[in-house]
Amino acid sequence: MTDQKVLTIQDISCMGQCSLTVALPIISACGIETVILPSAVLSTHTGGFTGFTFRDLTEDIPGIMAHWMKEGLKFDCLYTGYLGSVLQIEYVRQLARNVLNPGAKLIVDPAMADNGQLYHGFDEVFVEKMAELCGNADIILPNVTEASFMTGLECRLDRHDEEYILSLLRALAARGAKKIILKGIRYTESEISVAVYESETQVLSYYTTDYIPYLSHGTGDCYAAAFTGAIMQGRSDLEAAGIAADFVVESIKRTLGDENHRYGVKFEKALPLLVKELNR
Ligand code: PXL
Repeated sequence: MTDQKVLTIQDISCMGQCSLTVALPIISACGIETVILPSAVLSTHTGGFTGFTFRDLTEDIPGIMAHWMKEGLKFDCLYTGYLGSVLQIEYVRQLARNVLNPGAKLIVDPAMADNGQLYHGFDEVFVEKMAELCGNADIILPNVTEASFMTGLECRLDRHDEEYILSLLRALAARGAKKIILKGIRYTESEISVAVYESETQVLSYYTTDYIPYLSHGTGDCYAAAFTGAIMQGRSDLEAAGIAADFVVESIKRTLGDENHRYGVKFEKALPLLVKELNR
C-alpha cells in the first residue's frame, strides 16, 4: 500500500513557531508524509518582531515543480499557508494542476490577516488574488477577519450572531469554495466556535470550545496543520475541525503564564494529545 502524501507550501520563519516549522512536525505526528516547499526564509515571523530578514524563494518554485514533474512525483493533498506574493499564488495554481493525484484535495489557509488587520506586507491586490485561490479550493480555513476582507463584508471581531456568520459563509461559497472552516466565531463571552459549512448542501455545523483570552501568533497555522493531518487520516470535516480546535486550546494552555513566550504557542507539548486523539 502506498501511503498518502501532503505537499505544503509556506514560508520558513526560522524562529517563531509558525508556518513550516509547525506544519511539518504536526502533520508528520499525524502519521502523514509531508513534502515541503518553502516559499521564503525569514529570520522570524513578521508579527511583533522588527528588522527580520526575508529571502523570497518565488523564483525557485518553477524549477522545483519542473523537477517533480520530470520525476513523476504526485501528491494527495496540497495545503497552502502563508504565501509571500501574488506570483506565488499563481504558482500554487500550477502546482495544483501539475503535481496532484486525481482526487487530491486543495486546502487553503489564507494566512494573511487576524484581529481586523492584514499582516505586514499584504495589500488589497493580494487579498483579491487569495480570494480567487480560495474560490478554487476544496477546503478553506479563514478566520473571521480574512473572511470579511475577502468578501468585502464588515469585519466584526466579537458579539457575532448567526446572521452575520451566515452572510460571510454564503459570500465565500458564492466565490466557489466547496467547504469552509470559519475560525474565531464569538457567540458568547466565554466560548469560541469554528463553523463547518458545506457550500453545496448549505449544511452548517459548529465545534465550540472555551475561549482563552490570549492573543498569540501561529495558532491559525497549528490549527490548519492539525486539521489537514486529521483529514488525511480519514476524519470527517467536523471531526477534524474539533480535533484541531482541541489541539490549539491545549497548546495555548501550555503557553499561558510564560510571559517571555508571546511569539507563538507551545504546540510541542500538545502533540501527544493530538496523536492520542487520532489513534482512538
Ligand atoms: O502565522 C502566520 C504567519 C506565517 N508566516 C509569517 C508570518 C505570519 C504571521 O504574521 O509573519 C512570515
